[in-house]
Order: sequence, then structure tokens, then C-alpha cells
Amino acid sequence: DEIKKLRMKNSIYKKILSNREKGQKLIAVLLDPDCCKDAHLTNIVSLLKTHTPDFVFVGGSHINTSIDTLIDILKKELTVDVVLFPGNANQFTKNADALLFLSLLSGRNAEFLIGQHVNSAKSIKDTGIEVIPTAYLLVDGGKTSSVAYMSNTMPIPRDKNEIALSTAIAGELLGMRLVYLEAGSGADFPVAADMIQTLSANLSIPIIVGGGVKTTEQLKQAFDAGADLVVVGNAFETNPEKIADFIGFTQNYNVVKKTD
Ligand code: 1GP
Repeated sequence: DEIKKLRMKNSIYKKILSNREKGQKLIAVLLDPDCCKDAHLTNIVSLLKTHTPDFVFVGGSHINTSIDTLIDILKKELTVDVVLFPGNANQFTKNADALLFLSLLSGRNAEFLIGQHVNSAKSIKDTGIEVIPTAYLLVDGGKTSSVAYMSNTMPIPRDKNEIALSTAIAGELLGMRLVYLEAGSGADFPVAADMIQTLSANLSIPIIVGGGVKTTEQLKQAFDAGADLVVVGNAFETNPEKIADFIGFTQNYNVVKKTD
């Protein structure tokens, strides 16, 4: 019951909001349980011990490995907040600190707009986990993404800022608490700065940006454009040592902002 009460405090969402109010940017490392195991996992865990991101996101469009096993290890070894970023209802586990309850608003597949949610809603609520309703917008990242394929939906064209904006506003008006602008894992191009800017100028909820962010220059562009939280996965799968650069960059960006 105590755990339930703690979880109901919405501490993850509060952390996102309070940093946003202070103009401080956040970074999350996305771990895909299929890739993040054995020696690679050991390496990542030891890197995360010294270079701690604001969050670790766990999930993926298509997963064959147990999410719980990965979360167990992360919780044992690290103090970082673990946020579930599920590709479908089967990936739900109560062992994370919060759940992004994603509705794929850019698509027109009822299954990913509300179907998976109905299947899992009661069991999610019973656990008392912090749930963050999130407007999930897939944007074309230059190649077919797993999200597009697995959800059988089309992404928003990357230059159609007004479509992205109307979609995000619809999410806000439906009561969603976050917008996740997604170019797809391993995208050739991250979401364009002017699309992020358009949303950031017109929304009152925080914006997460992810997909195809491979350099600190791209991270800076996303922050400058108004992203509150940037999620990076692939770049760290190929080069785990980049974690230090990205986290160092974010800390420095926040210090410079504070003294501006
Ligand atoms: C994918 O937004 C995340 O859902 C992160 O993408 O793996 O390309 O960093 P990358």
C-alpha cells in the first residue's frame, strides 16, 4: 500500500514539469531489451553508474526478450527512474517507475489509438503505477520505421508542421500530459527543429523528442527548438561511450542556460 501511495504521487511527471518550468532540459537513455543484454548490458550499466541520465526508457515496437529481467537489473544496480515506453500492451510491467500510456495519434489504427489500452487498462490501474497519458506522434524520419510497420500506420510527413501541430493540440485537448515527437528508432533524420519549434510555441504540455538523434549537435538543435526531454537509443547501442558526451552536454547546456 505504501508503494502504491508513493507511485500515485506522480513524481516522474512532476520532475518533467518542474524542470520545464526552470528551463532545464532532460535526457533519457532508451534501452531495448533485445539489444541490451549480456556484455553490452554490463557495459551500459557501468556507464550509467557514472553518467546518470534523468530517465532510462525501456521498450520497443517489437521485443522478444523479457522486459522484467532488464528492469530488475537496472533497479538493482542503479537509482535512475525507469520509464516504460511500450510498443504494445504485452510489454506492461508494474516494476517500472512510470508508464507512458501512448496513444498513436498520428495514425488511424484504432488498435494503437485505444484498443491496446482497453486490453490493459484495468490491470495497469490495479498496480497503482504512475501513468502518463502521452500523445505519440510518428513523423517521417527518412526511412520506414518499426513503429510504422508494426502499427500499420503512416507517419506525418516531416515538413508538415501544421498537421503535426493540429495532431498535438488534439492530444492536449483530449487531456494528454505529454507529446512524444518520434522520428522512429534509427531514423535517418531526427524530427526537424522547425516542427519542434512550431509545437513548442503552441502547446502548454511538455514535449519529448526522439528518433535518430546521433550527435550532441542534434541534441542541441532539439533543445534549442523547445524539446523538454530528448530520448536517445540507437546511438548508444553502437557507441555506448557516447552516453558520457550526451549527459555531459545536457548538464553543461543547463548550466549555461541558468547563468544566461
Ligand atoms: C525510439 O525515440 C526513440 O523510439 C529513440 O530513437 O533509437 O533512433 O535514438 P533512436
